[in-house]
Amino acid sequence: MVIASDRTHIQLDPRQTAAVGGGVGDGELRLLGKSSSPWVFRVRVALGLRSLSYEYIEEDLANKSELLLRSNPVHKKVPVLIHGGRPVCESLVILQYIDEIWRGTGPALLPSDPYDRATARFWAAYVDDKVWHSIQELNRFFGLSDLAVLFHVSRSRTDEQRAEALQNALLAVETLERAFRECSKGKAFFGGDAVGLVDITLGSHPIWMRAVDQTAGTNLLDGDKFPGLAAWAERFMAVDAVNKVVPDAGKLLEQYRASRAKWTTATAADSS
Ligand SMILES: N[C@@H](CCC(=O)N[C@@H](CS)C(=O)NCC(=O)O)C(=O)O
Repeated sequence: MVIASDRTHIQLDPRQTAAVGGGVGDGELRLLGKSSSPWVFRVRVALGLRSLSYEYIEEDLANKSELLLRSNPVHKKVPVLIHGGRPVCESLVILQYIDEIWRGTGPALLPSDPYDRATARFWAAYVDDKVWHSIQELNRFFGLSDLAVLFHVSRSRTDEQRAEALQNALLAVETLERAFRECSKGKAFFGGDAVGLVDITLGSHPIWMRAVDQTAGTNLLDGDKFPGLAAWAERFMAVDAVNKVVPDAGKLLEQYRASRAKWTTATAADSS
């Protein structure tokens, strides 16, 4: 079991010491997280891209620390970035905070043009609303989470309802494929030549999508159907700041397979 006092110090790149010293970026940085969390992953990528030094504190979400409850009294969730004693909550808010405070210490996460900035924020919100929701539906309807096993309603879904959930997820991915073409303008990332807000926001999804594909036999990350996104996922995962903190895909696949096996057994028992 992971315990709340599990702390890691992530070292500062010496080149950044001068850049963040003596200014608004000063102050101790602590991140309350959970290693398997896609939202925490986002923040760790952004901190890594800026080569910022921080203390990482792994939370036990079944037994939340006083520090977490005090720092995020509204949602009581991770990630929370504590900068100079002041907490910032919600992953997208934290990403934009990092971008504003440590401006100039690495490529900007948001474009300088206000229209491009609005577009990036729009797609980041789309990922959190639509894409995340459709993956959750797949998890429930295809027995990839323990909730699907527990809740009889998910097991009793018909094949038509399952097909509809998959169709909705595929439509969301198709929309992203188009968004990638528009935002990247032929470059490597949604953010252009460098990783930006949309890349990081979406970046936590490929390993989950791949695990869904491998367990449920779906084709969310189909290179033939979605060539732009599939190639983007490869490039994003190869970025140093990303692959250093990416959650263990093997472990995730194991969890999905275990839930799917329990779900298949329970579903068979229901129909006998
Ligand atoms: N919208 C939030 C979502 C954060 C979230 O759901 N965190 C989960 C971990 S993956 C959590 O802390 N769950 C604890 C709980 O729900 O009590 C964000 O973007 O930061």
